[in-house]
Amino acid sequence: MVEIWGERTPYASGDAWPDRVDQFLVDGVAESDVESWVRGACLLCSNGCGVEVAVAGGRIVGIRGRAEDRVNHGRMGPKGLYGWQGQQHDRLTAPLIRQGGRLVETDWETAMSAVVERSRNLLDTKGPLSHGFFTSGQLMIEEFYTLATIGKGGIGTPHMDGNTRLCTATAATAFGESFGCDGQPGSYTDVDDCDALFLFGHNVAETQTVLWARMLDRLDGPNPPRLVCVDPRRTKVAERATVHLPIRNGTNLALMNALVHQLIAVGYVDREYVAAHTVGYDELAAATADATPEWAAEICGVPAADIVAAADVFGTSDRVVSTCSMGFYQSHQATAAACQVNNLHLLRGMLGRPGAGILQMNGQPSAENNREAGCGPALPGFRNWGNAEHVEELARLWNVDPLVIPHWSPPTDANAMFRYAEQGSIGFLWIAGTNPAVSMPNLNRIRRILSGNQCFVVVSDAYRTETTELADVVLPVALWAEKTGTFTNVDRTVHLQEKAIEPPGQARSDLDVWIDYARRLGLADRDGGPLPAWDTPEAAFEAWKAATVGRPCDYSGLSYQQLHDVGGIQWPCNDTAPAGTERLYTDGVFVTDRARCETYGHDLATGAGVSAEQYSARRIDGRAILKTTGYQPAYEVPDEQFPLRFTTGRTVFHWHTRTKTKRARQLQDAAPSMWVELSTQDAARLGVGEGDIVRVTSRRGAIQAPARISHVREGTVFAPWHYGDSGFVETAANDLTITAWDPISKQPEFKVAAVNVQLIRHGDGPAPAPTNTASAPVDATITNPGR
Ligand SMILES: Nc1nc2c(c(=O)[nH]1)N[C@H]1C(S)=C(S)[C@@H](COP(=O)(O)OP(=O)(O)OC[C@H]3O[C@@H](n4cnc5c(=O)[nH]c(N)nc54)[C@H](O)[C@@H]3O)O[C@H]1N2
Ligand SMILES: Nc1nc2c(c(=O)[nH]1)N[C@H]1C(S)=C(S)[C@@H](COP(=O)(O)OP(=O)(O)OC[C@H]3O[C@@H](n4cnc5c(=O)[nH]c(N)nc54)[C@H](O)[C@@H]3O)O[C@H]1N2
Ligand code: SF4
Ligand SMILES: [Mo]
Repeated sequence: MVEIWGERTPYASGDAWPDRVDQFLVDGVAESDVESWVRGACLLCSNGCGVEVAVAGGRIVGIRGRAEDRVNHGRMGPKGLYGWQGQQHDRLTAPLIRQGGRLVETDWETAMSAVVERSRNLLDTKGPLSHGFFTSGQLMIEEFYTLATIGKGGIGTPHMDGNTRLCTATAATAFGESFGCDGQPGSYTDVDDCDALFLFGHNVAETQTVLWARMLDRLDGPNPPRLVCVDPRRTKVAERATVHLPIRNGTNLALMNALVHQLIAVGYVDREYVAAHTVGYDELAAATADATPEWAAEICGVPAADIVAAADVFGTSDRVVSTCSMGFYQSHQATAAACQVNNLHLLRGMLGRPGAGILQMNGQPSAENNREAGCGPALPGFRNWGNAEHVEELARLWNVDPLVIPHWSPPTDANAMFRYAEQGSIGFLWIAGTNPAVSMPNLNRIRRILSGNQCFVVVSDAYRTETTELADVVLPVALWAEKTGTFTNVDRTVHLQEKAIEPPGQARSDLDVWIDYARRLGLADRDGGPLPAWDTPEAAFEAWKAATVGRPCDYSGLSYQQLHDVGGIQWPCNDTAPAGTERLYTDGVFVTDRARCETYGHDLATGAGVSAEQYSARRIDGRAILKTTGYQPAYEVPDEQFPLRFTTGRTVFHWHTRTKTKRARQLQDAAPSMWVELSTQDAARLGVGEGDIVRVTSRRGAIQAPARISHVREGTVFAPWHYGDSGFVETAANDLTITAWDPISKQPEFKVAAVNVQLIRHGDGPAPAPTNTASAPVDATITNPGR
């Protein structure tokens, strides 16, 4: 917990990252007590570290990294090592049903009958649009594809989305706008070869600790890469940066337009690559012509010279790896800002070769799978809802009438689903693997929607959560390592997690629950056969493989056996690439062919869709698309009443709404309760000292917590969003956030709102925030009492 990234194993550019196996066994268990080591991957972030789970006496007793896995070479971080212990406490062991206003325990028969009765009734009276499914980036491919088949092939509702909308929707749309299709071009091995690293709104040190360990090992090795960090806080990444740009939150696109302006102005452009492999250069140059470093410096609140310096690093490096994450995605011009990251690489021809790669990050372990398997913004296999042939293909796979498959408009986004549930047009909402009563913006409204009578709410979870408490029926599910299934990390690496132990009590896997639902509902294909046509994880995986043949995310060459033997393998994996594919677009040919593309794209200013005819007329034919739009201030900017810029994020020791991590002693002790971070200057102005209790108020709500005087930039207030409201003290960051989103990705703006801060009373000691992370106090004598 103190040495978060472990011991350094420095290496030079072009070398392989050395192995280092991290292991944790619970107190009192020796290696000789372990009865079996079951293979899988960590499910506590998108890094997807290959692991082995130690089992003894039917329980998990420890974990270790797999040295041979391409992702982590044996390493693990604090969440991965300790977080699984949270699965052993306070589990839901029986279904719950609401009776007389209270949730009471029941059996599966009663619970499922209630679910199916409500579902059937609404389907008969109001049709498929009465149904919504809000899922997760934390389930297995087999589960996503099964639910997509039920929802889109059986019931026929477009109202399906994941919490991936809150998470990586912008990664997906930026890929779609630039390259025609979702799918990560780069690979983690690019870190091994690069000359420069650019981290855009990404606190990798805390959110993908093992990836940061890889970067640190390069930084501490011979010929280290230069590092540029764009983050309003002095994170551990910022501390190692050649250039740190602590921009005002909510001004990303101004900075990005200036960086592109500067590459063009100085002439850092690979003209040959641009001419051969892109369209839109003239429009991009025109759109950024006035975006000088001086102009952006004024908006972003950083020196123009630093913007110039950052552009110089990009322009004078031959191989750059860029990562882009929530600091960019959870903002108002998210897709445009993320596209500009793609554009930097296209302008320099830095794609598809070792060391030159883009990582538009995923956050959740299986966010990628929600996107590709059809529970979110695309039809399964990244198929284009606007392409009738793609819809026909799916209909053939499922043996259903193409007209059942909703394709008259894009799949509904989560914001719209909650709006429909608010109005009651969605009268049946199934929530699985997500806790929106903490994680959605503007919680007072979300709680009202979930608790109202206008919508019947089913929640599948493994614990009682803020969301289950508002549900009509709660279904207890099996967690990671209690079921078998596959999932895919940020750099397209697919892992198989094998079942290690039985789930507690009556808990069942999401796959079993959804198959049961489909059978009870009597969903059938055109010939009266059961839909979905499978019952087991491996059969679901085989069906998924068939659905991906010929698509960019081709899984057809993978098998459970191969994943067991090798560990992580990158898609596409098929007859031509049986060992998987390290990088996409090595030939500079993109998925922008009209017949193949996942999307025809959008206007980045308004979000208006490009039609198939307009798209065809441009004859893009395999070239990448350079595009941006002009910077606009966020919807909510500081004013006299709310003078500070609020932003939110994570700490290394917790996972989201903490259902697992608050039940793991080491993690909970390291960050036990809520805090908010103020800059030295703002704290002095407000008369607030370290640990003093402050109230933070926005137009939507207020929270109260001890203040940490940290290295956040002046004018910005940072809060972790892990802590839901407890009892009488409101501590949920999302009580303050705004119901607003990017027009293309529809990703909510968790990182820009206006607030004021008041001192409530003096505190009894330092804030309960970690001291060895971005939350480190300005007063270096303070150490975390929890550790
Ligand atoms: N420990 C831990 N790790 C996790 C998770 C977790 O909950 N805990 N969750 C996983 C998931 S689902 C996700 S999505 C990823 C998220 O991973 P990250 O994106 O790294 O996480 P965040 O902390 O949300 O945001 C990153 C940084 O954005 C900065 N930021 C805030 N506003 C702005 C802005 O306007 N502009 C810029 N440029 N930066 C800004 C914040 O200061 C913060 O340091 O992490 C994954 N890993
Ligand atoms: N203010 C603010 N808000 C944010 C963010 C932010 O940066 N700032 N980040 C956003 C992002 S990036 C994300 S990803 C979301 C995450 O938000 P949530 O998805 O709401 O957070 P989790 O706590 O991960 O919730 C997952 C739930 O699924 C349950 N679960 C775990 N495994 C399984 C399983 O196998 N099956 C089922 N059925 N349930 C399971 C867990 O117990 C937990 O209750 O929050 C978003 N909200
Ligand atoms: S970096 Fe992510 S996947 Fe790897 S051990 Fe840590 S939490 Fe797990
Ligand atoms: Mo996320």
